[in-house]
Amino acid sequence: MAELRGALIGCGFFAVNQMHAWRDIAGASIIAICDRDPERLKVVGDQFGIARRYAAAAALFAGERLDFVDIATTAPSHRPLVEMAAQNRVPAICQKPFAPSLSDAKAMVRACADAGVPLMVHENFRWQSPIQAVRAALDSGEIGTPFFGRISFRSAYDVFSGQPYLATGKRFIIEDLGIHSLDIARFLLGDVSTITTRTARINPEIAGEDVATMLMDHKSGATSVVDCSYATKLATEPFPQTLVEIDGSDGTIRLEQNYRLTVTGRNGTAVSDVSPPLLPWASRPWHNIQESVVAIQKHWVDCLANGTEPATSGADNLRTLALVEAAYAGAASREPVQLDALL
Ligand code: NAD
Ligand code: 89V
Repeated sequence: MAELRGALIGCGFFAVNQMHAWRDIAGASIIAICDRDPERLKVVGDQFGIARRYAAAAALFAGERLDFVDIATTAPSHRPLVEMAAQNRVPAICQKPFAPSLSDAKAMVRACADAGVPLMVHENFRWQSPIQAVRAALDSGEIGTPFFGRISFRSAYDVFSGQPYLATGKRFIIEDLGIHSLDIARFLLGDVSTITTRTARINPEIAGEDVATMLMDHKSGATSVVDCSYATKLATEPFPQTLVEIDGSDGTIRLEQNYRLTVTGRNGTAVSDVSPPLLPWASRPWHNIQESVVAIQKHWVDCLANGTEPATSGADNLRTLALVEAAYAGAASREPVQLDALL
């Protein structure tokens, strides 16, 4: 198969991981980059040896023959950029959060479907190897039918130094981080019928909520708690680990700090270390996330090669984004919110 020609739009903080990952993946390479900030364009272009550089996405689409575009800008630009990709019949990856609103996201899915181009949301947390290990334990049948889950991310890590915009938005932890936890809950326990949410802002220096607790009814009959906090000071800082508890009819799964996985079930108890590998370009503690970037981008290349729908396609991600919308609505009303009414 000829190598796929990709372009990156948005050369900011996180895109550097995506560029490293593209270098690790056979079958695709980034041949052009775009950023409206000339400094970021130069930094990333020089670091990764990309000569073809554009200040505007319209010029990129006009100037290059592309097999896909990787959109790594922040959410306000996602809809216009995805729609531009659809108009140019170029398959698109779009970073999370997919869009600032569910109605924008629905329009983006429609635009790509009408143009017949694949669309994947870069929702990478479910691709982390410890989370994949939990999924594999569930699939083994060892714990029987799951009836309870807890997906937990509690930290006091300073995310604002790398991503200063996170301190300024009216929405913070659910939209930025909880979105990953909600997607993991869907990945492990299936789609959700109802969500009840409580939020708090503990850090007075930021505009949005930095604590959220969500209780969900899954269509399978399971109940889950998704809790996240950037106001939790622990003896050992776990960032950016997601901890998981699942109880099933025949046993339990626990993913604890330091990537310790304990499965108790039909065949007794097995404890394993499911630490992610430290890739040559990765750095702790981000290596968990960095490895998942390689995994999701590989998945995209496989999907384009095989003509299959990505696991986190735009259509799939509407259900994760709907949980975000429902969580904010429910936090404001203090009432449970039904998901099907939003979709
Ligand atoms: P950033 O602000 O550092 O980078 C965004 C870049 O996009 C900037 O350089 C900006 O100039 C450029 N840009 C914005 N609009 C543009 C446009 N219309 N055309 C061209 N360039 C444009 O942001 P970031 O922290 O790198 O975050 C980017 C996205 O990645 C966000 O949606 C964020 O939520 C997401 N993110 C995901 C993960 C993850 O694990 N999946 C982690 C961190 C950030
Ligand atoms: O994944 C993200 O979007 C990041 C972080 C993990 C730091 O919350 O903002």
